[in-house]
Amino acid sequence: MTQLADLQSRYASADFLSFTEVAPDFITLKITTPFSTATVALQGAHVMTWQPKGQKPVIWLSKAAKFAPGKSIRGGVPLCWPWFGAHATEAAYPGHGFARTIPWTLLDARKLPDGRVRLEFEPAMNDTARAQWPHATSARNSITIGQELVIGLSTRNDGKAPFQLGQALHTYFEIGDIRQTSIAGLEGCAYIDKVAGGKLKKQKGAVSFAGETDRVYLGTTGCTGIIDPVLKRTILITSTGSRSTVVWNPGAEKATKMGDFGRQGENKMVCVETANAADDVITLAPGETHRMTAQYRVIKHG
Ligand code: TA6
Repeated sequence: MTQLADLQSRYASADFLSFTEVAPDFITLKITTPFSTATVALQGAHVMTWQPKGQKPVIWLSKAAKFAPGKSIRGGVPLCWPWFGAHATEAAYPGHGFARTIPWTLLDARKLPDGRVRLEFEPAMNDTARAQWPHATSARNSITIGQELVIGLSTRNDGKAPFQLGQALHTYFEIGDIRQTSIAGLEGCAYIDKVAGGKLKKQKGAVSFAGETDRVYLGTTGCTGIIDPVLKRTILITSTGSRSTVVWNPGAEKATKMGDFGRQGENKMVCVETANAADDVITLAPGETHRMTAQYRVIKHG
C-alpha cells in the first residue's frame, strides 16, 4: 500500500482532512474548518497556506515554489531546526537545519470540540539528519487551525549531555505591498543587521522596508503586529518560548537570484520569525524540553 493510500485509509472518517500527492513522493494535507482552511506538507510538517474565511491568505506561498523531496518550499512556515542560519562549525550542513527537508510523520489529526483542527507531527530522522545531529532528541510540531493559526515546536533532550538548540518558525506572511507595510512591537529592541555586515543597531519606531531587510531582533517580548494598510488588516503575532524575532524581506535583486519567488513576489511577502537565534539559542539539559509557539490572528482595519 502506498503512503498516500495508507493515510487516506487511516483518516477515511476525518471529514476535515484530505491528502494529495502534489508531486512524486510529496504529500500534502488539506484541512477545512468552519473558520479557515490550510494546507500542510508532510515534508517538514510545513504549513503551506492558511486562509481565514472572508480574508485574503495570511500565509504567503510563492507561485514559483517547488515541491520535491529534499527541496525547501518557498513560503509557508518552514521549520528552521535544530539550528538557525549557518551551522556553527560545518559550512557544508544545510542552512537553517534539516527539519524542513526531511519527512515528518503524522501522529494524530483531530477535530476539537470547538471545531478547530489539531495536527501532531514528529520528524522521521534519516541517516543524514542523525549524522548532522548526533544527539538523542525527540521533537514534535503541533499545528492548530481555526480562527487563529497556532504552531508549537517542542524539543526534548533524550541524551546524557546538554546541547544547544537554535530554531525558528520562518513564517512568510502575505501583505499588500512591502513598501507600505510596517511592523510594530520591536521599538527599542537591539537588532543584528545582516544587510550591514552584522552591525548591532537599535530599532527606532516601527520597522519599515526600503529594499533588502534581514535582521535578528534581540530580547523581543513575543508580541508583534504586521500593519498592512493595503489589505486593511494587522496580523498579530504572539510568541512564547522565544526572545528573538527575525524580520526578512529579500528585496528585488536577491529574490530574483533565489529564483523561486515568482514575478515580484518579494513585494507581497514579509517574514516575521519567532526564533531562538543569536544569543537566544537554548541550552537544553538532559531530560529537558523546550517549547516555542507562535499564534497568528488577523485584526481587520475599519
Ligand atoms: O531568516 C532570514 C534568512 O536567514 C535570510 O538570511 C535568508 O537566507 C532567508 O533566511 C532564506 O533562507 P532560505 O534558506 O529559506 O532561502
